[in-house]
Amino acid sequence: MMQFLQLDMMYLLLCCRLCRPLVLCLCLHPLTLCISTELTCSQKSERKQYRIVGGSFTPIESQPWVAAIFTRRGQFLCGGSLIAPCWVLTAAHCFEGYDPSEKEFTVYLGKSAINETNALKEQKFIVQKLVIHRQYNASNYNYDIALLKIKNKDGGCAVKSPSTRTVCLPPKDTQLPVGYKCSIVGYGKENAWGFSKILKEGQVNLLSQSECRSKDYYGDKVTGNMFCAAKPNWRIDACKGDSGGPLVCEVAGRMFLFGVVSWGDGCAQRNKPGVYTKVTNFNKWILKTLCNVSLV
Ligand SMILES: *[C@@H]1O[C@H](CO)[C@@H](O)[C@H](O)[C@H]1NC(C)=O
Ligand SMILES: *[C@@H]1O[C@H](CO)[C@@H](O)[C@H](O)[C@H]1NC(C)=O
Ligand SMILES: CC(=O)N[C@H]1CO[C@H](CO)[C@@H](O)[C@@H]1O
Repeated sequence: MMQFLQLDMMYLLLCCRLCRPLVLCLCLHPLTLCISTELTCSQKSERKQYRIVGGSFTPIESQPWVAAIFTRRGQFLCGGSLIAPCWVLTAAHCFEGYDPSEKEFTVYLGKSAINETNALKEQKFIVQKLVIHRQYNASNYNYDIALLKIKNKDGGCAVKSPSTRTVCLPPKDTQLPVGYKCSIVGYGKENAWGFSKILKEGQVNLLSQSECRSKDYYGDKVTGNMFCAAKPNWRIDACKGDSGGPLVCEVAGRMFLFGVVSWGDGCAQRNKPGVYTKVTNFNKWILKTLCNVSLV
């Protein structure tokens, strides 16, 4: 595990050159190193849980990087993850049918339920910039990744609190072993009939690319920018409404964002695992976007 936690020197150097002022942060990820001023990524708070079918209700304090994205008309659109104080990572497919230049969205951090407001815990933002990956393909969900730059009404970004914190990004090309247990979090559907409305968390295991690309599963619909995860009994899965939300894995006591909920065939169906955007393929894209620079 030590190797996993080593800084990715190339990115660190680029980041130091490009992002100013350089502010040190305890997070081991270089992106956060240069961008974060006050958030300490991925430190977990208490872990109370309330078990229900297909996952557990979870307080926002145990997944404080979870963001809830709403349309201007107040409809819940997608989940997301806070990766730096001003930036939420989510899925590109969330914005299909919207004009990206309009940025007509509201983002909440610290929200435990999408139908309730808790002024003490929540932080509310508008979207200053919406960056959808240029290669996003709506017909096969390849490159299903987008970044939102958020600001509050005073022009500020997220402030660290027990209910709001950044998640760490894993160093590029990091691979966890097949079967590794990770968590998915979202406000999405619990079943075919309704949204959960309350934040839920479930555990899934990482599948190998070859298993997921087998004929019984998804074949070549799964590209190199995707990976699959599922519960061996197929009981827990991400579902409609969880889109854009995080798949996080704990490594050496820290939570790392490995996946963005992207697509799946139905929910919790046998041999149809959830498919996630592989965040480790996009370190450079994230860096470019956050630092607003072009790198070769
Ligand atoms: C929010 O939704 C949950 C789950 O459907 C429900 O239990 C709760 O009462 C709702 N809260 C409000 C304020 O409507
Ligand atoms: C998008 O995906 C479809 C289906 O796999 C493929 O046929 C098409 O060539 C892709 N488009 C681009 C621009 O890559
Ligand atoms: C490379 C890149 O993303 N450049 C952007 C930096 O920000 C300006 C202003 O918002 C954009 O016009 C550039 O495209």
